[in-house]
Amino acid sequence: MTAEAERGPSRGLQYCGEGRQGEQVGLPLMHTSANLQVSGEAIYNDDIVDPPDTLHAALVMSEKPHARITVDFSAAAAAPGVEGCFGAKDIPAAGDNSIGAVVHDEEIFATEKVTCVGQIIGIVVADTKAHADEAALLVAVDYEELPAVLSIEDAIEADSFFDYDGFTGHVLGCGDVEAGFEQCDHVVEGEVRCGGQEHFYLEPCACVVTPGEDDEMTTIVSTQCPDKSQRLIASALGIPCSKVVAKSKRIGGGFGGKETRAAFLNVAAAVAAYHCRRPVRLVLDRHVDMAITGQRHAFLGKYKAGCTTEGKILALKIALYNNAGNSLDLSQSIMDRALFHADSSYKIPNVEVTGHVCRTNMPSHTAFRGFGGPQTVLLAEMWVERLADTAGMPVEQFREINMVREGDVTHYGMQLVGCQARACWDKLSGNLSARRAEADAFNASNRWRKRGIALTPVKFGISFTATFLNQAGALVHIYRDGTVRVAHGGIEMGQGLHTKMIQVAATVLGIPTDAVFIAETSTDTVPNSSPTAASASSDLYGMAVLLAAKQLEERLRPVREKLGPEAAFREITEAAYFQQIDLCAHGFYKTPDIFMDWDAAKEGVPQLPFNYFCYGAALSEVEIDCLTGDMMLRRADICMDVGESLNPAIDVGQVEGGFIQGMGWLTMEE
Ligand code: QUE
Repeated sequence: MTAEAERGPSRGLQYCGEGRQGEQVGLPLMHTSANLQVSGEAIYNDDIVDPPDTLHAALVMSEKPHARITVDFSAAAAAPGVEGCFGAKDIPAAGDNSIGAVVHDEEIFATEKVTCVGQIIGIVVADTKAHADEAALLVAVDYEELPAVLSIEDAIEADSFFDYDGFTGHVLGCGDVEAGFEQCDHVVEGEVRCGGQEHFYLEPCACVVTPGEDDEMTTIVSTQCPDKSQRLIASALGIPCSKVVAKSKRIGGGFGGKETRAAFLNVAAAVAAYHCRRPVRLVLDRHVDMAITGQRHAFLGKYKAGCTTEGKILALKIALYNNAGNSLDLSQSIMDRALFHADSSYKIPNVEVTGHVCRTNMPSHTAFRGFGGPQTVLLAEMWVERLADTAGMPVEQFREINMVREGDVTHYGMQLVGCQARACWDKLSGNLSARRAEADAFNASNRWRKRGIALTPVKFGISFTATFLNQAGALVHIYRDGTVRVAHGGIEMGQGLHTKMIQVAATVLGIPTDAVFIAETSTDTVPNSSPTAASASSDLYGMAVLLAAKQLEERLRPVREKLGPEAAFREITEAAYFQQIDLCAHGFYKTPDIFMDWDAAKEGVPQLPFNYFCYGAALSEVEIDCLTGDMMLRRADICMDVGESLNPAIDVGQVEGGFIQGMGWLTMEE
């Protein structure tokens, strides 16, 4: 029987909690736009019917990783259908060609130099997309090539790191590593590399920018952070944020890839719209999106780790490097999260981890699900495996000996409260030895097909580590007919955020979920929103919606009490309207107590960067064909503690999706 036939169709079983009696929150409610999405009726940016007079845009992009350039738009400008070609010279006098996610170290349109392939040099707009695409190819760019730094190794060799404002890299640590190594019976040293990963969201980056009267600009944009589009368009054009609106109904996946990079495209389109006084649509073709919008960071880790003969880890020293590409973007925050996760799920008394952000001539790499965490967790599991081998111990036993427990303190001084690491592990470890014996027997009787089993833990800190980002707003309207419209600052990208927010509002107001609607996310309903990222949005926006809905519930309570328990919600809201009660409320939440100060951390002062941790474990069994390299995941068992789930059906899907996406990173990407 072939492996395929033996395998049969893939199957899954999901177990999750049942929620609380009588509450909408905690129920496995179906994703509210699931039916629209599977039937193709859900509206994405590229489905929006063009406003009248819409122009279509194509980007002019660098074809060299590092070069001095001169640009001549004249042939493109004369091409059929072309309405305009724009570059750095077209940034309005009050505006600014410099741009960036955190520091403005990029240009909207390259001026004298390009520093990566795909860097935006200009934008061409025409009556059709085909005309724009054809004309963009006619823009004459002359390159005088310069040496390019592409890999992390190149960057180390060339001493090419991001050091801004005198900054020389973040460090975290505890104890005394050198003294720790002296007490070790076994020490291993080595390097681990991992490559990048393309986000491959279902919907490529897309935006439509529509100018209004007197400098008003409205953009519909496929982004995880409309706030960034709003602020960067305002800065580029030299107009106030109050005249720029950025919005999105939903996006077709983001995975971090639309957290910052979407805004750069959006700004280029906005410059064209500003000059043409007509709507401009920019929708990237897949190959362009893949080439220019950045990926997961490749990492290199140089480690030294040691343990006792009993297998107790005593010391760990790591130098981490990531390939940031040609601008800083979020690479420092990604390195920070990597530093925080260098301990994986283990208690290590003496630690020193340093992070170096490499400047290379690659498109700027950016956020990607896990945000530096997976890269160092991979590194950790590699040195853990080597150390266990050296100590002559099964790796699972080694992992168990060293796994964090309730009350343990991390290498940055944060105490673990409600630690579920061992609970998740114990759920899966029971039949490991029987399963391994089966795999060993299979391997003994098969020469070219081999099976392997691994049980690995995960611990992930929840919060933006840039503490100020942990804030969220929501706006709840109740209409006279007893229906509720919620706006909050988070983006729906298929992850089910809106569904969960509907459940929160319905629970607080004591109404069915179908009485609550979330239309879109927009900077004109909730301002200054952080990106929808960092595994924090359900918590942050959930609290903001809760706080807004609670105010309304309190205002309605006297009316409800007067009308009695039989009164329908619409009777209550109608009565409240005639009593001139305000049926609109704003909620605002910030995560309490957390803080992170890198200078203090360097001195060993305890930090509290995360609100809490999520814990989990996975037991995976794989089979490889040693001749062809064909690989099959035979079975994976995952246990994930997500706290009190707002919606277990959605959360279990997130867990499965995260696992599969991580598997793609480690088995099929670069
Ligand atoms: C996950 C994270 C962070 C994140 C995005 C993630 C994070 C963080 C930032 C960040 C920092 C500064 C910014 C910004 C985002 O993004 O910890 O826009 O200006 O600090 O997906 O953990």
